[in-house]
Amino acid sequence: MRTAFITGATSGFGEAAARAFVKAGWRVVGTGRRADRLEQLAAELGEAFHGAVFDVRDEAARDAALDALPEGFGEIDLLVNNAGLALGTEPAQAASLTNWKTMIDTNVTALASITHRMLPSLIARRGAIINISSVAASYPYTGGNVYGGTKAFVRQFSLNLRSDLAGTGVRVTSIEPGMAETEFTLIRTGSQQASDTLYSGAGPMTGGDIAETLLWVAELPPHLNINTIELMPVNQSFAGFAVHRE
Ligand code: NDP
Ligand code: 8X3
Repeated sequence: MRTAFITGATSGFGEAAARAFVKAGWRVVGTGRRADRLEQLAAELGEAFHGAVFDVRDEAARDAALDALPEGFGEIDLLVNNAGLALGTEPAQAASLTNWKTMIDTNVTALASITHRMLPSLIARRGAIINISSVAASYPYTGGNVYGGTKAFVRQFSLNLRSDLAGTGVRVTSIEPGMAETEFTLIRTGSQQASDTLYSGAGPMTGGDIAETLLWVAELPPHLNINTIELMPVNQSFAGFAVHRE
């Protein structure tokens, strides 16, 4: 039985992935700050799921949770770096520096730190890493500023890990989704109405769509590496260049 360690399993992609991986016969360690949600998931998924409550930015709490993994969950075959967030939609010149730092601390620093922490054991097990980037890594948009920057880091870090890990058997994938209806926009804007308005009529992707993609990547034969996957709902495509006229 293989074990996946999925950060941010209290909502959205991570929660859907926890369900999909357990259903497919994996053991799952699911993480997040909201203990009640992890308890609910544990009640639903049973013995194959272990909830680990910590803030990904808190390295001491993370290491304590890793050291306390129960029998059978300690040998991680797959790290899914999913926990992350956007905060704010303002242009850079109106944005909050506190929000910028929270996004960098969570999406960049914590992701790099947990990867560094788990690399030796992933190498020993010839495991895999799936990082959740975004279309925002490749396509700039007004208000994307630091969020897009953090996701560009995730994409490029993933590709560079591939280079460094050549010959170890460890696989690395960057998943780059577009619009998906989760709690993402509620967290970003603080408004359920803004979230509902954004997704209304757009046919957004769901957590389940991303979970199926993650499972497909994870279960490919060990000689295959998917480097990147960019995916969008059919109703989302590209805008042209913006031109400001004096
Ligand atoms: P959700 O808001 O639904 O889920 C985010 C998850 O991240 C939650 O489980 C949350 O757990 C966890 N998380 C956030 N901050 C922390 C923290 N400091 N410590 C621990 N856990 C944390 O959003 P999504 O499922 O949509 O987002 C998952 C990933 O996908 C993110 O990296 C996001 O940037 C990315 N993404 C999302 C897209 C979308 O359109 N939805 C598109 C492209 C990428 P808790 O609050 O309990 O700690
Ligand atoms: C989330 C997708 O387009 O809101 O990463 O930036 S987008």
